[in-house]
Amino acid sequence: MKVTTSAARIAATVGALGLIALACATPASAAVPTSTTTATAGDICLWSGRNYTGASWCWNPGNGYVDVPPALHDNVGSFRAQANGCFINWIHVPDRKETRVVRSGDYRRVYDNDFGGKIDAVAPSC
Ligand SMILES: [Ca+2]
Repeated sequence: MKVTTSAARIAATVGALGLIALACATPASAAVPTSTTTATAGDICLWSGRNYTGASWCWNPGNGYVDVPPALHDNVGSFRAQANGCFINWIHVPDRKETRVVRSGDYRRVYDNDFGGKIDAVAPSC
């Protein structure tokens, strides 16, 4: 009898935690950088660390041209794209830039040894 009561209590607790987790997950905005950010359809997400770790930030084509946040400036260790876009490295604003076309479906687990070490901004097209 006591076991049943404990089991029921645990089940109720787990259910409540599940609801809390769901409630917390639902309003999470792509605009808020977190280390648990996951790329959702239509976004390009950048991480400071390799293998999608560290500081992260997601960009959406609807945002237009955006300078990447300071934590990711010249410091993108990995990325996942579920939208088309363009990575930009400014050589001289506003007339000289280096760009990389990004296609939906592109990803790099290690990007800091490549253009990730130079990224200044993301835009809908190059
Ligand atoms: Ca740069």
